[in-house]
Amino acid sequence: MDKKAEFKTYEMPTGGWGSIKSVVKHAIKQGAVKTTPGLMTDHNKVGGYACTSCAWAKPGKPHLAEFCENGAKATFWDLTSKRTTPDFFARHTVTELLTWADYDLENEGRLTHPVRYDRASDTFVEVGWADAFADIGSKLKGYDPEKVVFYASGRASLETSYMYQLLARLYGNNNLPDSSNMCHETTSVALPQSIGTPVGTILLDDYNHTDCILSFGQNVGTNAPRLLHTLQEVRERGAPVVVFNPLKERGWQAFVNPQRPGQMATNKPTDIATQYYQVNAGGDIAAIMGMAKCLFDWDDEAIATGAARILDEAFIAAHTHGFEQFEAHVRSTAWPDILKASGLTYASIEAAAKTYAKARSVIAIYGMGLTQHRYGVSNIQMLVNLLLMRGNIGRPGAGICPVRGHSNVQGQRTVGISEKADLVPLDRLAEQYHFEPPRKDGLNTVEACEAIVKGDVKAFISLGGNFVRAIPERTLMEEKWRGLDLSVQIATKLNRSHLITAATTYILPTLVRTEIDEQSSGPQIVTMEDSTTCIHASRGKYQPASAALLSEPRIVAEIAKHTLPPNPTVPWDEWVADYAKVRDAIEATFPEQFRDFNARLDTPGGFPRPVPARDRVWKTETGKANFKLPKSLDASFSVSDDRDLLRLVTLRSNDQFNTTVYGYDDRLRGIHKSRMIIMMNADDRIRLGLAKDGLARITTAVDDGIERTLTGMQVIDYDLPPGTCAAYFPECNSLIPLWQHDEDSKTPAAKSVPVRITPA
Ligand SMILES: Nc1nc2c(c(=O)[nH]1)N[C@H]1C(S)=C(S)[C@@H](COP(=O)(O)OP(=O)(O)OC[C@H]3O[C@@H](n4cnc5c(=O)[nH]c(N)nc54)[C@H](O)[C@@H]3O)O[C@H]1N2
Ligand SMILES: Nc1nc2c(c(=O)[nH]1)N[C@H]1C(S)=C(S)[C@@H](COP(=O)(O)OP(=O)(O)OC[C@H]3O[C@@H](n4cnc5c(=O)[nH]c(N)nc54)[C@H](O)[C@@H]3O)O[C@H]1N2
Ligand SMILES: [Mo]
Repeated sequence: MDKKAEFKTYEMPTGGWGSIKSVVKHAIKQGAVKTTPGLMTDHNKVGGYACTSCAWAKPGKPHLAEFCENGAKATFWDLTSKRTTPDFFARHTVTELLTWADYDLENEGRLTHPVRYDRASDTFVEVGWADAFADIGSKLKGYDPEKVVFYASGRASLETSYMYQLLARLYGNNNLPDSSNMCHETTSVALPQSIGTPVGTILLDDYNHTDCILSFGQNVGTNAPRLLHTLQEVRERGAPVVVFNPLKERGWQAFVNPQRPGQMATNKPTDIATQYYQVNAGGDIAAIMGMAKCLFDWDDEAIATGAARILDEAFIAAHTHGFEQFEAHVRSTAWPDILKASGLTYASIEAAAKTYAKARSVIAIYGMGLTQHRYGVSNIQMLVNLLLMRGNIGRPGAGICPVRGHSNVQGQRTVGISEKADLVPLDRLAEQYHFEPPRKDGLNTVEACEAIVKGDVKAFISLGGNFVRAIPERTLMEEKWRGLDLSVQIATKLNRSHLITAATTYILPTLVRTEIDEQSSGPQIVTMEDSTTCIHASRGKYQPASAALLSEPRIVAEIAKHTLPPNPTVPWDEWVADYAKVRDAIEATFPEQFRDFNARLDTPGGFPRPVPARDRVWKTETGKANFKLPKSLDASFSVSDDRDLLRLVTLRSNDQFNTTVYGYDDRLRGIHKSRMIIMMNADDRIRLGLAKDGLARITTAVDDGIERTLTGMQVIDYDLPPGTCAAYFPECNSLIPLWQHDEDSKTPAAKSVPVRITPA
């Protein structure tokens, strides 16, 4: 349970002994000590399993230990010896479980048997698989296909994901929202317009050739810690790392590599960031605008003096479109506006621009700090504009590097989990499976929520995830969710979304990736795509948590078989018997992306999918890389003169994976024992009359007739810019209005909720 929070600035480095202690603690707490040796031999290794945690690249020549503190926690959490059995459900009513914290629910351990909600006893009761599938199939047959949603969280393999999207399309809709809709959907909209690809352009090897890294809104120490190995090597080559983040995140500051005995002995960290700028939440468009302005000024000087040009005019002329308008826009944007929106000084922006201008090849990394804003697409497109000015896309050591979230979230999109019909080769699916696929766009996450609010959704199938907890507007959504006719939750652990029941609710337990997936042809391999478009194989190693578990492909296939009319061209049973046949089907649908799929499974470092922009082939409407004008100088609402209106950033602690809370410590931020906290700038706190460590009430400051308030939030004086405050996701999701999302991609704007804070 949450207690009173304790806060002491964390002075230790990321990694190092702190992370080793944390790994040991979590292995013991989850009773997963027996599986610990596997971390060394199998984790992210060819012949082993792909980490279930983040999507960061897995090197071709892995380190001795190719795992991090948080990958280890995720693995122990999956391989826990604790179990959530039918007996557990008999002992606890759903009404009671709804009072439990997220941590306590998942800490009960792995789900062991399929269960169905029984309203009379207010408990979940064991049900046979056959009965469950028969009932789900017969219910699905009765609905209007447009009123059913097939959600996916980004963990399921390429094989499962391909089968799942086919199930939805054969059923008759493109209602395939996924966690990406709350995450990097902004990337999937921004990058195709700018450079003609929905994914990043760099490969891991580019880090060996880069001269400078820019980082915006990504918390490496917690959310992609293995990237620190790469960053350490970059720093040791002397390349600068420039970070923009409202919070001084520890991972970007100091790192001790637990795999280097020498460094562990001295505990002397590698400094990662060489320059750190605490930009306002939502201030990045302005910061980058300022950098671009400096580049134009210096380029003018270079032309006047005959010095080497700052802009790469040859690249701009040959490869880009829209440069003149962009130049005019940047030149006409006034410095006072830039400084106000970014919250940075001229000297800071100039220093960042200088480092950028001096470097030959630059990689730009970004995360949720750019994507989860009202103008998130503009955030990303401004960053691309900055890269294009100096030809930093499509050559070694340079490019754009979105750091994706779930371990296969990017891959799910690649194999067709998309609500946007024109992103999927529907004609090929039609030919392969002899049916007429639905051509109308389906619902994305926000649209699915809107449809649920309106009562337009009958059934919600969830392939993993914790939808109701991860979306905005929790209070309203929980109320409306109860109006669903059917909720089917394919899951590994119990979470709150399972407990918000529909008329009929099933929890269908499944294997995790590290478990042996035995089918009639033998143990199966599954595959995933990492952040750098490389495809990896993964082989389970451990005995399943319960003999009653079915694999995800089997569950998807059984739902399909019980729901859809027979179709001899879709061999569900053969696919389940041998996943290699699903990979053949994936290759048939996406021949360019998955050439020789089965033969290349064990390529060290994974095999890369082709990304045209890597070779300066621009699949945009203009056939060029496009300079795109930002829609606003502020990525969130404008910085106003009302200083009491703050921007609330909702983010992750070091002890969680999204809604899965591993513990109540955020070691790297020095916050312990509670997650019900609000990090504030001390001047803001004092002005607002709040006591240090006292309790606060947070109220969303929008005028739409809905009251959104959280009370009892403990105030912590934290090093962040005035006007910005921060607290944890998912605890704060009730504060985010459903309509507050990126304008183009509809990614919820979780990084700048307008709030007022008063003593509670
Ligand atoms: N251990 C662990 N690993 C994870 C996850 C996890 O929960 N736990 N989640 C996975 C998933 S699904 C995802 S999407 C990724 C998320 O990984 P991140 O992209 O790192 O996401 P957040 O934790 O939300 O942190 C966003 C960062 O952006 C900063 N920020 C907020 N607003 C702004 C802004 O306006 N400008 C700038 N420049 N910075 C800003 C915050 O201070 C924070 O450091 O991680 C993945 N990996
Ligand atoms: N306020 C705010 N909200 C946010 C964010 C934020 O930064 N701020 N971030 C957003 C982002 S980036 C994302 S990606 C979403 C995440 O949203 P989701 O992906 O929906 O949520 P998770 O917490 O990752 O889902 C955890 C559950 O997945 C199930 N699970 C775990 N592993 C497996 C598996 O292998 N198979 C199956 N079938 N189930 C499994 C478990 O039952 C577990 O309880 O949240 C979004 N919401
Ligand atoms: Mo994510």
